[in-house]
Amino acid sequence: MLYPEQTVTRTLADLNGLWKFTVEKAPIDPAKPLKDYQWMAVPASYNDQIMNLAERNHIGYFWYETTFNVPTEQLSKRNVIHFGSVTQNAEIYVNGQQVGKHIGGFTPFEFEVSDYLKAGSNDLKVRLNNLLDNTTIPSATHERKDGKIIQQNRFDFYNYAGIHRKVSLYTTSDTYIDHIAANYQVNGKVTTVSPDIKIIGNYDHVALSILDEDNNVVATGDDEHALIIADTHRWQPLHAYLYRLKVDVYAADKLMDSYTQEFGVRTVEIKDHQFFINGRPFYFKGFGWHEDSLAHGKGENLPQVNLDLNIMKKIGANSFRTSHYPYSEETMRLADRKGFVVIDEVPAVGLYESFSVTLAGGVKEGQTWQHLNTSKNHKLALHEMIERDHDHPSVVMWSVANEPASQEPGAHEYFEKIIRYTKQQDPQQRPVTVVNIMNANADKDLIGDLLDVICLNRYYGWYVDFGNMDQAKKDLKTELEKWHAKFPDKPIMFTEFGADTVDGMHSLYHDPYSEEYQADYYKANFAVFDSCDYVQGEQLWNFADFTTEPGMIRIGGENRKGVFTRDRRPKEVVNLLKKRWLGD
Ligand code: GCB
Repeated sequence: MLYPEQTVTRTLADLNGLWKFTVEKAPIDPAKPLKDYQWMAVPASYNDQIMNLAERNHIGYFWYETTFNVPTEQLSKRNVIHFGSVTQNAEIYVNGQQVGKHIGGFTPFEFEVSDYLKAGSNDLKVRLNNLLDNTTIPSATHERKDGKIIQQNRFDFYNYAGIHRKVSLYTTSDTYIDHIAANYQVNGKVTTVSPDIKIIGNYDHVALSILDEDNNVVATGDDEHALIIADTHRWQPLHAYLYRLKVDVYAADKLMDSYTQEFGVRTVEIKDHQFFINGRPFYFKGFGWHEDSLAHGKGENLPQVNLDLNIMKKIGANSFRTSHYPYSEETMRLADRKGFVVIDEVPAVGLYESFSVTLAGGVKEGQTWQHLNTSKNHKLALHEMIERDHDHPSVVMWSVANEPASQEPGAHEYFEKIIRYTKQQDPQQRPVTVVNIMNANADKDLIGDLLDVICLNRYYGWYVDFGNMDQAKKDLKTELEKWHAKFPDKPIMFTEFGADTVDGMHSLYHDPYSEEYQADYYKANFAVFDSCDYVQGEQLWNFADFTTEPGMIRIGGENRKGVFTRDRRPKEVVNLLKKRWLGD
């Protein structure tokens, strides 16, 4: 599947805007106009556009409806409706008929609708639900109680739902390009590009060209011979450089389809417990982040993303993880252009049967791998993420899960299959990791041998050794040494570490939750990282405060571990980061 673009052979119509929306309280006939609706902006989550609390938090089914016009002559083309993402699961209806279904809330999907459209006005409905269970990722449980569905999420972010990313209608001819991967090998200055192109329909030849950033054609060829870039300009962290591969498909000298795909040339390698990009050791400086903003919820918000990446660059960050799901395609394109290094994470969060973020629940042992049945949807999401993101030079590693129960029996068998599958899907054979939870420590974890990089989420000085930084340092160091002894050749990096901090709260005694405590916490962690040369990165948790379920330790329904507030006001620790990362 390609990102929808208008080209000389393709038209593109934007179906975003104000749609009708309603909560499903009784069966709804997709052939009839929605009744009792309210207006809802698309793309966005519906939750924070609603003033009725019960509807905001409702677990179940929802309907969206819009109408759009199709010119008569467009009916002679192949018409496709494309969704950037619908969270969590969707059924799509055109003019009252179901055209398809999709499971999973963070990856694109599309359906050919040529046979369902008519000239003039057309009706498009989306029935979606925000239901998660032991077969889905993210993973959760739900049950029906007194006529209501109660859902227990095993993750720490609000389960926003809705049509989160752009909706578009595009056309192609009957012969069209279905897939492009700009696969390449680079050796010094010379890059050999051997694209993998899938074309549906009849054609007789394919013309390829590669353009540089100044629009110069630097290589030409066809789909049977490799293209050579003789004097390659590499994509480098924070110094992006992008090429474009133009694919033209002809039948009897008629241009049937034309599409241009961006890519960048860089290498990724792991050796001697280091992570190399283009042959140079790379140290990850940055954040775990969330798609989370005022009124949009988890809906795409490109100005916010642009601002966030500009803030990160300004304070010396060079990387982020798409915690805990693939971010919008626009975010990935921006990361490519700004030179951010990305760990791309699939929404496999909550693969931990007995996990609970409440203090009362704690984290206990369970029988995750006997009771969860996520493998099919996990693979589907991996396939869709890699199909979407394989050509982004920013993506240097796949994270195939966040904090699964990797210490429980069955974890190795589960992840062996998942990781093998990931490697099979990726034409670039990038490193693969699973982000490790604190209680699957070096003594208990069962899957470290399968991973290319050991990624740790650690909270010494917060969930453990709360208020006692000296002990926190000792315990962190002890654990790090154990990981290094177990896997001396693997790089170790921190994908999360942080302390909840109420902005504006100051304390003479540096009490927990104060801005002073957050700064102390990071100083202590940095001191330990700096004493271990095998530590290859630090991504703080989190870039900004974000919305989650309200709880005893989630004041105001927010996780407050941001170094910025949700409205991007800096906390004191930002000065420390600038000093550390920029030497300012
Ligand atoms: C974690 C999770 C993250 C939470 C964080 C926290 O380990 O990966 O989703 O938000 O801890 O703040 O508790």
